[in-house]
Amino acid sequence: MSAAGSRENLGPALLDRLPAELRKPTYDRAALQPGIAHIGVGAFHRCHQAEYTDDLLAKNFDRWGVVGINIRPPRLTETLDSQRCLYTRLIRQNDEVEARIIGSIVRVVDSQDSAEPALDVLASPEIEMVTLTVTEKGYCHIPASGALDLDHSDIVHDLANPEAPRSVPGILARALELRMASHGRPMTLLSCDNIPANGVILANVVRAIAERRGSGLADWIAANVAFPSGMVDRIAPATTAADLETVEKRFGYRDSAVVVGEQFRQWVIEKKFAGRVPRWDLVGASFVEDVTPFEHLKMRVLNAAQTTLCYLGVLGGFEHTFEAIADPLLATFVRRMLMEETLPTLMPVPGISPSAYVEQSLARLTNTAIHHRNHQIATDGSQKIVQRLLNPIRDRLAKGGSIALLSVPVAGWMAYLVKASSRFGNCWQVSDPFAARIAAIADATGADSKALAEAILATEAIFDPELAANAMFRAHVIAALDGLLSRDPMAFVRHVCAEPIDARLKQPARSA
Ligand code: CS2
Repeated sequence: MSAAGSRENLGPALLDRLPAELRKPTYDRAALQPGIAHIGVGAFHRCHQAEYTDDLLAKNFDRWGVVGINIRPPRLTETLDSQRCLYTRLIRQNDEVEARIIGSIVRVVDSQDSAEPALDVLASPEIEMVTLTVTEKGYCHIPASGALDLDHSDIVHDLANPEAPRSVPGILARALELRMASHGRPMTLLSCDNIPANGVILANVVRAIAERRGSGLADWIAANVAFPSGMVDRIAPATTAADLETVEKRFGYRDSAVVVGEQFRQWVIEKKFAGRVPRWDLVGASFVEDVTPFEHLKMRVLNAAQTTLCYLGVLGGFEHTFEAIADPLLATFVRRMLMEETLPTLMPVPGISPSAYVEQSLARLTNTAIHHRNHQIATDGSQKIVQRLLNPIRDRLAKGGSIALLSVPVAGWMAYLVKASSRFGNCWQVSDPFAARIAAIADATGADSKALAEAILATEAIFDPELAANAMFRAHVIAALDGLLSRDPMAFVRHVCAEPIDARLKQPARSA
């Protein structure tokens, strides 16, 4: 390899000359044909589904190359394309690094400016499986109900211009219409995002558009397209310049599509397919009848811990998850919240002890080599808190259980957005579809925590009216928001942690 300063870029020509410690694709990439399309090629996809597919190709070579499509930034042609879609996947656990070149992506397509390139791929007969990581908000649904948000500007656009769609549901509906009108081959659309019953939500939003389109599309979809739900798991934060440098220094080549993740990975997929299916179950994924217990476990424990640590972490001055959880107070808080309030809401999961799962999840978050920024996890919190916090809160209230701890990160999400408003000094920059609305509430309401919390709780797209009216929930959220907006938010967390939770069980659980 060339000397430092003029490092060679990763590409097929370099594969034979890479250091032996780097694992490489063992199958014939030149013979690989596309069969899967993936929408949303970010760090998570490169570290998760693309790795499972790489494993599968090595074990059972078949026509399952991945065509990666981005309909939002970043552009893929500038990074992956120039490397012929090869990239380095690092698994890091504190000081240990395991590196591997992934080869399962065969082609990347940028479709940010127009849906056409994406539609060409999705409508082609060779594609039988579409996986998606388009973030929670990509589904254009109303978080509290799961229904398509007909007021969403992209949906308004797509209903008026169905042949030139912009949204994920609009693009999928149009691609299915093109399939129906041409070869008619079936297809599976597999959501890999952290939304509850993600297959059901995806089916809902696509069907809602198809029904409005008419022409028998909704019926054709019902007969030919499967929308399995799935639970995916691996912590893989956004790649940083330091990650690119690690590869360059350690292995001597440049790779602009490096991805870094933790060792742990899991993929549980509902056994509900149309057409041929990649046998990911041969390489560690599970095909099951019902994903719900797995998805509750993951979103209410691992994801809820991340969300809790991100809001309390930012308020406490911590940059990353691993730093927030290294704080004894925050570690105690999140463990108590999960063990005392969340665990009783979980459904039994065969072969998994819930308390062991909590400990394992918390241990994963202590990994100092995974630099997951609290602000990254805090992004789009309005789309995450329903499944991570509000659904377990609702289950607790139904059984008369305490919600004193689970209410704190809900107020944490509010405090995070409130403190980003000009009235509260623009403490940090935020990205959340509800940020402007919460900032307007903060500007109009000022520092009165009760008025602030009440106005935010009236946001029906997030807080369903029954929950928002619950007296116990309101009281806890108001108190927590007041504490978290004070000069010393950690003093409030300390106070909540110090109080015996049983005392709170006696508070009224009636609706206001
Ligand atoms: C994180 C997830 O940013 C976030 O919302 O909570 O990306 C999380 O790291 C993954 O779900 C882990 O599987």
